[in-house]
Amino acid sequence: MPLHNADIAETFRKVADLLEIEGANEFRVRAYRNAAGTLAGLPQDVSTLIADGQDLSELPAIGDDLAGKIAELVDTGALQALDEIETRVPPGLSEMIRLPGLGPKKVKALYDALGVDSIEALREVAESNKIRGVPGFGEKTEENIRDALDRLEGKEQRLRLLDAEHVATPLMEYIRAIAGVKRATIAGSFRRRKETVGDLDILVTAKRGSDVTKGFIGYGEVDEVVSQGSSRSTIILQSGFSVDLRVVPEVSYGAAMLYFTGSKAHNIALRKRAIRKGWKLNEYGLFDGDDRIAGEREKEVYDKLGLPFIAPMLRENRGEIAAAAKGALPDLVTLESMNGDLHCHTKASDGKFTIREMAEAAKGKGYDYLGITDHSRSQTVAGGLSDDELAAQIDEIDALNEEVDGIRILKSSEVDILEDGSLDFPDDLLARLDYTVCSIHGAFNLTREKQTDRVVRAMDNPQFTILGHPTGRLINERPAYAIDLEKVMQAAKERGCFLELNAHPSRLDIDDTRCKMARDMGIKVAISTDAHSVNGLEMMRFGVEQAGRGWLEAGDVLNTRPLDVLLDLMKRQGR
Ligand code: DGT
Ligand code: CA
Ligand code: CA
Ligand code: ZN
Repeated sequence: MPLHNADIAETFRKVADLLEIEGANEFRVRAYRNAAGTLAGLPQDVSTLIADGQDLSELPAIGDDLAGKIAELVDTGALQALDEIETRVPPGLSEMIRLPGLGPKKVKALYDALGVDSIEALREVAESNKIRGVPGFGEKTEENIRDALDRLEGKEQRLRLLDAEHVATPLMEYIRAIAGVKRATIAGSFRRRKETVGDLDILVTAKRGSDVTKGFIGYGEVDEVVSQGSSRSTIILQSGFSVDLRVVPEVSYGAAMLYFTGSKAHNIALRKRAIRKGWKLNEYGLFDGDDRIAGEREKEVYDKLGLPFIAPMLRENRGEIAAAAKGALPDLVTLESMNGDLHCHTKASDGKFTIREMAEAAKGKGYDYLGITDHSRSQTVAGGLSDDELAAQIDEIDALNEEVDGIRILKSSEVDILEDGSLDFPDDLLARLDYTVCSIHGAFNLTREKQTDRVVRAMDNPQFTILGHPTGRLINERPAYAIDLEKVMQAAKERGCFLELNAHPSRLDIDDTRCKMARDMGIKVAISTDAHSVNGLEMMRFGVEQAGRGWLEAGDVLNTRPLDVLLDLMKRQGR
């Protein structure tokens, strides 16, 4: 069974969970978690890297041991280390630990006291009120567990966009090679570049008489064929991810693309517009009576409806149709317009490369500047720099800028916003930096009011430039902390601060709707990769796409600016 990065990351998380429940050394637990994080952020599928002969131990947070384990998983589909732990700790405990409110200690206590070894078993004891009798648990905890279980039930598993790409790339290669296939494109949320994807919707056109369906259901990763027909089939892959395939006539290709790209809300709004003109719009075309007046290309359909082409990223019925009708669609920011990256880590903290290596890579991407933002002193687990180390790094960068041509290395730091809203380095040291990225890395559980206050207080410090990953969410892993972003944005605007759109596919923080909010409020957004390796710089495209979903133009983005303009924009009074 072919494994993608998401599967391997999931296996590592499971090992970490079980080790933690067992009470293993915390560094070992963290090693697996960090490796899972690295895999989650790799632009290429790890099986491809191995096939290309790449040394996996060069990746951040992956040493020889874990590189070997990844190879073992890719080769054999299994991991001996996991099998061994599972002889000691029931595998179901790993799912339990993911339930909000249930940490490793509580899970262990429930297992020891009641033998609860799975989500199902947990549901049973929760419903028969047995949990409240276990020492350390009460009625309130029991109720919270029941609520968490209810929420779990309604939850569908969606893949992060990057993981969906890892599934889609080899599949599309396979489909394009099926005899008779002419055109093949992915529509749906994948084409709209949504942060997570529920299933893949693939459209193909084919030569008359070719059996595309037979080829499609013969794909090596298929677990189940849900339905098959000459024009429509659905399969479920071994990873549990499902794929819809539709074979459409050439004359309907554009209309089908439009329909299956969605969103549903956008489709409905377009169809209403067609009806107002006395026409009918469906997946086969735009019809005036029985006459197909458009259908082969998307653009024709929009054209007939009196609209310019609307980029798939904007098709969410958030005002794009009205804007299009007025000729007021945003001219979306592009990867080519990005002039630099303002958030990355080096060997000095938890990155894998030197400042020079990161800078050379950024230069290779055509950037004019790269900001170095290693962690600050409180982040001991992430190799945070001490005051002296930051001072030394500042000198090092000054010296490097003398040597390295063609790119300016900016002096910065990812400074922790401490619980009381103060910044994690003294002001006089921060004043020596070109700018700062200030982030929350702990005390996630404050009330919404306190969390908001904390950030606003931090912004009061003139050394504050950009708010890093503003909500702290990790897609599919950790919800955002409670915070009033509108208030935060207002404060940022008043003080001349900026918000980050962290481009990492696990973060995409701030998200598309918040980007639009920032644009509407006139606050510039920094799209930054938070790269921990040279590879990590590749994630910029995900940030740019989400920015596009949030209607951002190049002018709304801080780091599209040339260096001198950027430095000028980031200058705050009192700095
Ligand atoms: P997903 O898969 O949950 O990430 O999101 P989508 O947008 O890919 O949704 P999906 O796969 O259910 O359907 C693909 C597209 O098909 C959807 O974006 C719009 C279109 N579509 C599906 N159901 C309907 C419907 O009932 N009415 C209309 N107008 N369009 C629909
Ligand atoms: Ca879909
Ligand atoms: Ca679908
Ligand atoms: Zn961070």
